[in-house]
Amino acid sequence: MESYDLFEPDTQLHCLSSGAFVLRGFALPHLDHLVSETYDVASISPFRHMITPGGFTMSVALTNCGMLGWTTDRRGYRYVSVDPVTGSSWPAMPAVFAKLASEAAAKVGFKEFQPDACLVNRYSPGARLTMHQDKNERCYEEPIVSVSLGMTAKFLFGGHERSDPATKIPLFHGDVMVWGGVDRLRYHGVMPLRGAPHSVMGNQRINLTFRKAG
Ligand code: MD6
Ligand code: FE
Repeated sequence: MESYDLFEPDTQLHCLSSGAFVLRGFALPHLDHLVSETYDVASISPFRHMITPGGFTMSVALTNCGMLGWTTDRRGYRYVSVDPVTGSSWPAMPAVFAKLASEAAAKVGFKEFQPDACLVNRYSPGARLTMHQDKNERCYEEPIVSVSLGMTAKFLFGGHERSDPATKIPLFHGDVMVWGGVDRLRYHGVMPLRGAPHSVMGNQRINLTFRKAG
């Protein structure tokens, strides 16, 4: 089995808070593989603009892989094992995804993270994610691991109240965020995507977020 070099020279670890970390460039050695697997996932379960319980169409396009996938419609937010668009199971989580997520989590102290869900978010220019908490997962003991691909995002890292001030963090192609513990339920969001197209991914940003949902 291959293993990752924990001291990958391109990786820098930034601690945002005691449970939240940015691992700059952690995914860089695996980018080609991550990108091609992402497109394979989307060829099985296509990106779609979901409807929030309040009736708004999300500007971010979403799909999932793994045993469970996050979905929203007028009935609410939840995890489901069958893709409502295709009527089939979500595509399996590619091994390179699960391994990267688990290695990133371990690097900052979350041992044996085994995600069962991976949300795949696609941002086109102008798409954004309003401030939210990730709280549809069954258990908050496990962290969330997030991988950024493509155009640079401005990520908003807030507090435990929606009105708390947020720190703006740029997330680049190949960056990985890990957050859990005391920071697991912090509000966060993504500012409207803008700026130059990415040399490899073009006019989009794709974000993979790994969770233990069930
Ligand atoms: C995104 N990410 O970066 C959206 N949630 O496109 C998230 O909503 C997120 O990056 C929890 C933990 C890390 C994240
Ligand atoms: Fe989130």
